[in-house]
Amino acid sequence: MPADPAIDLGLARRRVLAATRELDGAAVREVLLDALLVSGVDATVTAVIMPVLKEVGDAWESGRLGVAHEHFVSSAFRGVLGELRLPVQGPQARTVVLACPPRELHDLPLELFGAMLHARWWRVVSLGANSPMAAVAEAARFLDADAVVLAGVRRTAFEARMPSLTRLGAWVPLFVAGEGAKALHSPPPQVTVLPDDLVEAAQLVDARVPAAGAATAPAVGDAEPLVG
Ligand code: B12
Repeated sequence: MPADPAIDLGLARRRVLAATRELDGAAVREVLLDALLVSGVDATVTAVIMPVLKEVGDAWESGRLGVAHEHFVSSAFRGVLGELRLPVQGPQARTVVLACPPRELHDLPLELFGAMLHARWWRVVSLGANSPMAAVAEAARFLDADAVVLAGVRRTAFEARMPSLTRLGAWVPLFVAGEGAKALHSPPPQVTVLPDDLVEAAQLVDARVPAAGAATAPAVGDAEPLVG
């Protein structure tokens, strides 16, 4: 009888949290790899990684866990997702540039989002935290990107960049996300604010830029690289 994925992922979440408390990278890796292989990227990110991040972030803020735990969990998650990111190639591949605006350091949810797009056959090029807007535009032009996604916690990270966002959004589909993006009073019309739900947001971006020959493309489950 197949395992109930909900029960497996609940257990996986508790095991990852316990391993984080122990700063046990091997255990985090083993549990996450199992979850990714059995349940896929969307479910693992939604039901294991995000809840653990929230829990560790809250515990760090309230002093129940140390700064070491927050740094450890960020690095461990990045490592596991990174080591399994297989190359995405072929005419159906689309390219997305991910970045946080200048002075914005909260890049981890954006990286998780990148894994979800990768599983939908996107070539993900991540510039990471604190990226100058000129560099984002340069990368998007160089790669002839199909989309750009920027994320940030602080509204000011976007507010101070309105002219750049307007220029960029005029020639490439541009998406913004995170608390800072949601708090914008009037985002430029060329810019789409993504919902908090990472799966919903990935579906939105994926649908906005269909793959070449999408009508005959295999379903996401068949097409996705083994893990993201
Ligand atoms: C971890 C963390 C950090 C890490 C970031 C690690 C990293 N590489 O991402 C480090 C140590 C670098 C950091 C630094 C700072 N941080 Co900080 N940090 C946090 C913390 C504890 C957790 C954030 C997190 O990852 N949560 C887990 C994610 C999954 O949840 P989330 O961020 O709420 O995101 C949700 C949505 O917004 C959405 N989402 C977010 N991004 C994206 C992207 C996409 C594409 C999509 C679709 C959705 C999406 O997904 C989630 C759905 O629930 C929070 C407090 C907290 N308990 O949340 C503070 C917090 C975000 N930090 C804060 C601050 C002020 C800072 C600092 C200025 C210093 C400080 N005083 O702590 C610095 C510098 C910030 C800067 N210049 O950018 C404030 C932000 C307040 C604000 N709105 O301005 C918070 C809220 C703490 C607080 N209560 O004051 N921080």
